[in-house]
Amino acid sequence: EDEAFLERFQARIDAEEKIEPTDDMPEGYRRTLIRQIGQHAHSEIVGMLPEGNWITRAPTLKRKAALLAKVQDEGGHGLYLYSAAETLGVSREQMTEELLAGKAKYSSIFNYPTLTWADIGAIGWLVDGAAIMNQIPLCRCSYGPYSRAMIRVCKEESFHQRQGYEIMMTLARGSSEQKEMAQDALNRWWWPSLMMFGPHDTDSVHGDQSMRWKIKRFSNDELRQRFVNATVPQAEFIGLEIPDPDLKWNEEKQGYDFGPIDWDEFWRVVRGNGPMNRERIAARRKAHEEGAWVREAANAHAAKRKARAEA
Ligand code: FAQ
Repeated sequence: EDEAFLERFQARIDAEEKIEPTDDMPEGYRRTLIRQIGQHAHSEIVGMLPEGNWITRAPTLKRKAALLAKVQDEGGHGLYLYSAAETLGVSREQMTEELLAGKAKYSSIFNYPTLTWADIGAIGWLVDGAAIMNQIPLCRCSYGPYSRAMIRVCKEESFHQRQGYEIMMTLARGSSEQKEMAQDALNRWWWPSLMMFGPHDTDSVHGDQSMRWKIKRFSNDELRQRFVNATVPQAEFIGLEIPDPDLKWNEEKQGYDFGPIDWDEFWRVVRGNGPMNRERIAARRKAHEEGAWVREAANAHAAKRKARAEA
């Protein structure tokens, strides 16, 4: 790739032009997008598992209907995102294979267990809350198909966040056992939610280049700070306590200071040794094997239609 081409490409980015699938693009730009969109798609699909665990045990019919819809939305987001990644020349089969082989990354957050019903509230509130904070700027990502997919995804995530917060609010205003359950879920999900934003900027290998290409619009630490600032008052409002003794309003920066993140835990989980990594991949493999007949039937049906159309 010659300098002149890279400069022309950067000028398009700087002019806020969208890059479309048939446009020329630097190989690094394509690879970065395949990596990020692929990981994002896998996160949505694996992200169905922790909450799916509670569909049969939702406390009321209404809660069950909302949770079912939310988990289906996540499946839809995954498919959208696989399609967006396919526009860059990678196949869905290839991405699926990498996930099932344990080679592809997906968000660290989905490797934690959902122990009580309150975890469903905490996931909606915190995990979808963090996802929105990260994904609203992706609606302005320089790559057209990804940015367009993010618009609908963000609308749905915003409903997810509200239903989660409402579960937490209901529990926090319930019996003392229910309030304790909500607090316990917050205690377990708080730090992993902060880790969703990725390593500190100083350790973010892709951050600077992705910002120059306007794939990312804000750094990992900037978005993490925004999330903390938005979420602390929400916890206070429902009378729950953020599990961080160092959390303190900083008047000067107009934001909260917060305690150190356990990066050893983060990397352990990212590298496959979190509490639920093995179970998650095993569940995806089982679902893939059990769905083989559907793929075969769909292919057979498509082949028959094609033969009929040609006859
Ligand atoms: N987990 O250089 P950076 C959802 C990896 S929301 C695992 O900073 P980058 C919705 C990173 O891949 C969750 N790995 O990387 C939902 C890289 O490794 P690599 C999904 C992580 O890309 C809600 C290395 O560390 N959202 O699913 C994590 O510039 C509820 C160095 O990091 C997205 O994927 C992590 N937390 O910034 C579903 C959003 N963080 O590839 C169900 C799109 C970092 O070199 C229920 N992605 N790594 O091997 C992004 O915005 C970015 O990719 C970041 C990371 C911000 C995640």
